[in-house]
Amino acid sequence: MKIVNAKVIVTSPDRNFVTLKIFTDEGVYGIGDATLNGRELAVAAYLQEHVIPCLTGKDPLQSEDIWQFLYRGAYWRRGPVTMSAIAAVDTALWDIKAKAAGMPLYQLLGGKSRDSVMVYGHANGRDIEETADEVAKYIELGYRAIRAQRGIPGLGSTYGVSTDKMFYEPADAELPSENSWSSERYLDHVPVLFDRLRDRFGFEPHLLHDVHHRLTPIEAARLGKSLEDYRLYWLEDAVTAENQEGFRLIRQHTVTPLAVGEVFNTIWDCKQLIEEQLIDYIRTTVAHAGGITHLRRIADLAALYHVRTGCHGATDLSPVCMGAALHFDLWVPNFGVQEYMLHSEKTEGVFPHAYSFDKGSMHPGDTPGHGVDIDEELAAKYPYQRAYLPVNRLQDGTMWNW
Ligand code: CS2
Ligand code: MG
Repeated sequence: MKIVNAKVIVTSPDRNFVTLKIFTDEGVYGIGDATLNGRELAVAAYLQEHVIPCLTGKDPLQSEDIWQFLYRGAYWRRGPVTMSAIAAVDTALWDIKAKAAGMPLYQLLGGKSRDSVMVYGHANGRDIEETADEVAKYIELGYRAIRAQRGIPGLGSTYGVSTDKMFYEPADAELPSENSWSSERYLDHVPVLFDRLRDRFGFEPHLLHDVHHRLTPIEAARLGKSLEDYRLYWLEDAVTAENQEGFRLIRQHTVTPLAVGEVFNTIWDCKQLIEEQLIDYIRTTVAHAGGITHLRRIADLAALYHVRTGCHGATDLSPVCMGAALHFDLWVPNFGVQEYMLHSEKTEGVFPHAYSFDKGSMHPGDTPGHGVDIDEELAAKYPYQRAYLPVNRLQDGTMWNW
């Protein structure tokens, strides 16, 4: 089998997505998600100008050799743009391989390790009661794991609190909008939220929270400590994780489980965090961490240190990533939980898929490949619209982490 052509499809059904489609001389094609929220065209150009010319003529079944060619051959290794491009190629090649074998992708990884995968949804509200009511809705829908985010009094906006409850799309403007932040206010209000949630719902539901990179290590240690009585499933992105050893300080002070990694793109970004058991869940994804081929390596390293997977699954990862992730989740022995943020109806129309949701769990389906396709005709109806993630400033105007 030979790769004869590949194309990049940029479409924007309610939000921007970049999809790579690889064609073979045997009529089998595969698709991969290349979406990098706010930098979509950088990945599209990387694929169009620097990757696709090298693919023609290669054997699509040699996914490992192609991965090594694209990683080592780039010379300038790692980074979100390069690794999202490699991820899209890798996902498309695994899709082709599984279709050629006539099997759902999870079978090629080693078969299922569980019947379905637990997912978590995003409950959020302007205040405690509204957030609690949203948590109740997710429990009603059958979710056993729910992330809870609340608005912080005195702040105009807070990460994770959306106007449209079921959909949260942070890339909200043609140029970056400005948010304002106060860690002091935030630290006062979050423990009160989880006190209320445990009081109303007990300890059955898994509750998660995303700090979204906004604290210093000692502040994160304080928050983790103050949440211990509420037994969170995880506290996510407590601090920005370029400085992996910063997590030693957090770990010294609290037993609240820690999750990091949605912005990571290679094993090197999390090697120390995993080997020193500074985290409990690794959040790397199929779409940003080099595809199935590299994500398996990260998961296998994590398994040696009791770290479980908790793949990122926001709306800015397309259904192609979600589908491939669910196959990975069904197989991976050290699975924790999969994030599942609903896509809009328009998006679901552009990306027909075999995966399904039932009572708080998901299954990728058993169609050969990863089970997700792209309706090119429909995709063409939604042209790209530049959209940036916000930026975030402290109350005194200092640029901070969004
Ligand atoms: C968030 C993401 O889902 C999460 O855990 O951190 O929604 C993140 O804000 C977006 O993916 C950024 O594009
Ligand atoms: Mg997050």
